[in-house]
Order: sequence, then structure tokens, then C-alpha cells
Amino acid sequence: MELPKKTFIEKTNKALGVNTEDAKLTLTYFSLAFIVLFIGGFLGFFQGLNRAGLMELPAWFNYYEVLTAHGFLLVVVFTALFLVGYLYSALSHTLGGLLPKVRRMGWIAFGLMVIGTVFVVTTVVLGDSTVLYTFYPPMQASPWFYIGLVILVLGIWTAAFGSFINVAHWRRKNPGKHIPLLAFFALGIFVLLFFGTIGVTAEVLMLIPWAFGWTETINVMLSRTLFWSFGHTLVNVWYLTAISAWYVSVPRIIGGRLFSDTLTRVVIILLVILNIPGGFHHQIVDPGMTEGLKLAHVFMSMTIAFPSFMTAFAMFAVFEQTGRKKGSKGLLGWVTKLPWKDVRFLAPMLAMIAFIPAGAGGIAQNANQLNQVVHNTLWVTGHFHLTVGTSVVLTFFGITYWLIPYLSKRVLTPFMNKLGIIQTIIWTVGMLFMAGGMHWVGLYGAPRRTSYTTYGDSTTALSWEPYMMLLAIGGTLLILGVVLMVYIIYHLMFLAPKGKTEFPIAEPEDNEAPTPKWTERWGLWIVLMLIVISIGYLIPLSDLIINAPPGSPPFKTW
Ligand code: HEM
Ligand SMILES: [Cu+2]
Repeated sequence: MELPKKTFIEKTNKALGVNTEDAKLTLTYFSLAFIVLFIGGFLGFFQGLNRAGLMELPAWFNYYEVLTAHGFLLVVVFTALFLVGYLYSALSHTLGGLLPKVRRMGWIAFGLMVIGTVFVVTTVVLGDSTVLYTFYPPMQASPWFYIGLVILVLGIWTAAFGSFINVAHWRRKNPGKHIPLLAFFALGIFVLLFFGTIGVTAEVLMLIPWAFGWTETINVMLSRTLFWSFGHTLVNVWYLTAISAWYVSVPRIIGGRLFSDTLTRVVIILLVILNIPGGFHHQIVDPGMTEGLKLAHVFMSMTIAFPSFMTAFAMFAVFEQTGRKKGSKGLLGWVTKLPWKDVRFLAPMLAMIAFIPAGAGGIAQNANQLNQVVHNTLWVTGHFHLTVGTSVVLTFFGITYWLIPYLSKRVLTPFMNKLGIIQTIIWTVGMLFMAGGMHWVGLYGAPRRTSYTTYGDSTTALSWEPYMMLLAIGGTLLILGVVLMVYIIYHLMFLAPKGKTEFPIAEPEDNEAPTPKWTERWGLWIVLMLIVISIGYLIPLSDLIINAPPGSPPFKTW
């Protein structure tokens, strides 16, 4: 591949190291992200204790309020703050600094995300919006809950457009060159995030007048469908963010090369084009749409498995090639050549390993009959603590071990590396207990989203109790992991010795064929994506609007 010639800005940046202004932006995003993890983690811990019958939650902050806050803070706010912070630093590093205008947009996005979150969390704590993070109507939250969501989305869009502007500027300055791979990832992620949030924004804009009482009823099916067009996309936004580090940084950390620049770009393009119309696999048991439509979405979800298998293949190929270059012998000798004692490798590696059962569980849930068995049980909660709570979050942790010291111009000391390894193991074992227990007890029918109850001492419900202990044990380990992680982050930001840390980006193999030019045709990818979205959604959405079921008045179930 032709290596892009360094521009003047890039050269000066290299000489000066990290751009201080850009570093401040990302470090601010990360600080808040980990405060949110700290709060959200404690809420999860209380839930785990409650479900094991070990802790009663107070009436002024009951189980369902805690659960709404936990889900929203971790699955929406933590992940969004982390990924915008990370991707902006990736853009800054690979494109030679953020444009001043884009940096300003980054700060505005941050402000909007904070204001939106404050709106949402305040109404939840006040007890006006106990609607869980999926906010399914006809349960009705305070209008300010929905307004908070809109503000949050506006923040995310601001960040997305900032990235588009920066990439477009770079392309104008570097005609004929490939966008650096990590910036290519950022572009794909923000494209998916922008188009994936349009549906849910439309939903929320219908919910607001309903919540104010200006309209009397709401189209429940339409709302759920629009919600999952987003919910399902968000999953792949995290996934793409995580694999950006697997493809680009992990090979460098283990002393290897990129697997293939072309294949990586093809995986990104496929995920962007194919992802959005998969939402109905979250609605397999919903009434009101034909099996054919559900099957179409299930098929689309399965197409996402294809680039995932490519990723698994590519990663293990890199591990093996690197091991062999280092002189490993035999079928599995390369395993011993991997830097297991380097937390920058161990955390994403365990994340990848966790993704094997997590992905398998996801494929299982996709089947109609199996979905009936696990739907609304704790199995599902176990599934996403394994996917996002382990695969994605451990990768995010892995990124922080090099990105924060890179930005704060410090180094990861051997002691902090060791502490990081302990943290990674605690997190993995904690999730093994908690997510494992959830999967297991879910198969016996234990419902998700339900505070402690024995259903009048029914024998079935009592038989769940030993498994619920696994939730409490796992939760205890996890909260230890959260506290350790927050301490490590604080150390890396403010206390670690000053020094130079590398932003790890793997180089392609010397003999790699040049990446084809067509991979850069983003206009075409977006058109193809819109065509695929139309195939998946045009018919069901127009049907749900034209042949709308009777609307529902609001319900407050709490
Ligand atoms: C300290 C670590 C954590 C603990 C102890 C924990 C514990 C729990 C428990 C016990 C539940 C289940 C409640 C129920 O269905 O009744 C739950 C739900 C949930 N958790 Fe966690 N969790 C942790 C970390 C995370 C992380 C890191 C994420 C995502 C990034 C996450 C996302 C969620 C979501 C989305 C729900 C579902 C909320 C709902 O059904 O409305 N959790 N968590
Ligand atoms: Cu999905």
C-alpha cells in the first residue's frame, strides 16, 4: 500500500507529540465517562444484591428507578461519551489535529450530551420516568425525559458532523489518498450512528406532544419499531468501535502487522451497509407484523455475522503470523508468544474470547423458537452483559491503558500494568459469574426487569435463588473492578510519571497489495445503505402508519 506522505501539520504534530487542545477534549469525555461508569456500576451492584434477596431498595429510589438509571447511564451515556472521546482522538492523531471548528463542535457536543443526560436522570430520580432505558410506550415518562433524549441525540449528531467535516477537509488536502484506517473506522461509526438515530428521534418527537398531553394516543407498534431501528444499530456502533482497536492497535501492541488494509475496510463498509435493517430480531414476539418481515430482518442480522467471522479469522491470523515470526513452532506454539502480561493486549484479547460465546448466544436468540424460550428472561440480560458489558467494555478499558497516558503525556508503569491485569481478571471472572448465572437462570424462566420476589413462595421461583447468588457474587467482583478501574484512570491522568506513550497503529505488511481505490466511495456506500434500509423498513413503517392500530392512551405503571 502506498503510505500517505506526511503533510506539514502531521510532521509538526509528530515533532510536538500530541495536540494539547485535542487531548483536553478527549480527556474531558473520558473523565465523565468513567464517573458515569462509577455511578452506573454501583446501581448495577445494588440490583444484583436485590435480586439475590440480600438488599432491599428504598421506596424513594426503588428497583425500577435504579434499573432505568443503570441501563440508561451505562448503555447509552457511558458508551457514547467513551466512543466520541476515543474517535476524536483517533481523528486528531491520524488526520494531523482537529480543525479548530471541529474541536469547538466536540465541546458543544459534550455540553449537549451532559445537558440531555441531566434532564433524563433528574426525571428518573424524581420518580416521573420509570420507563427503563427502552422507554416503550404506552408507559409514559415526563416530557422532560424525552426532551433530554433529543438534546443528547443532538450532541451525538454534532460530534458526527464534526467528524465528517474533518475528514472532508483532509480529503481535499490529500487528493487521491486513502483516508487513514482509523479515521475510516471513525467515519463508518459516525455514519452508522447518525443514520441509526434518525428513527428513534422521530419516535421521541412523537412522544413529546403525547407526554405534554397535546395528543391523546400513541402508535405503540410504530414506536417500538423505530426504537429498535436504533437499538440494534447502536450495538454495531459499539462493535465497530471495539474492532477498530482490535484491527489497528492490537497487532501493533503484539509487535505484528495489520492483517489486511483492504479486508479491514471491506468489513467496515459491509457493517455500515448491512446493519440497520436488523431491528425486528428484537421484536420477534411482537404482534402486528408478518413472519416474512421478521424473517427478512433475521436474515439481515445473520449477514452481520459474516463480517464478524472475517474479523475472527483476521485476528487469529495476525496472532499466528506474529507468533511464527517470533519463532514459534507447532500448531499452537504462537499462543505462548503473545504478550499475555501486557494489559493493553490482555484486556482486548479476553474481550475477543468473550465475543465467541456472546456471538453464539446472539445467533441462538435470533431463531424464532429459541427466542420464545429466552424472551424477557434474565438470559437476555446475561447476553448483553457478555456482549457490551464484557467484549465492548473490556476493549474500552484496554484502549484507556495506552490512550490516556498518550494524551496526558505520561506512562503506564509496570505496577499499574499489573493492577490493570488484576482489574481485567476481576472483571472477566465477575462477568463470568454474573452473566453466566443470568443465562442459566434465564433458561429456567427467571424474568428480567423484576425486583426480588418469590411469587408467594412458589417452588419454581424458589429454585432460582441459588443462581441469583451468582449475580450477587459476580456483581460484588464487578464493583471492585469498577473502583479499581476508576483509580487506574485517575492515576494515568494525574499521577503517573511523565513520559512518552505511543498511539499504537499497526503498519501493513511490506508486500501487501495496494488497497483498491473503490473502498473510498463513501457516497456509494451511503446510497447502498439507504437502499438496504428502505428494503427493510419502507413496507413495515408505511403499513404501521397507514393501517395504524388504535392508538394507546398513556399508562403509568408505577
Ligand atoms: C458493576 C457492573 C454491573 C453490574 C453489577 C450490573 C448488574 C445488572 C443487573 C443485576 C441487571 C438486571 C436487572 C434486571 O433485569 O432485573 C442489569 C441490567 C442492565 N445492565 Fe448491568 N451491570 C453492570 C454493568 C453493566 C454495563 C457495563 C453495562 C453496559 C455498558 C450494563 C448494561 C445494562 C443494561 C442495558 C441493563 C438492562 C436494563 C433494563 O432491562 O432495562 N450493565 N445490570
Ligand atoms: Cu440487534
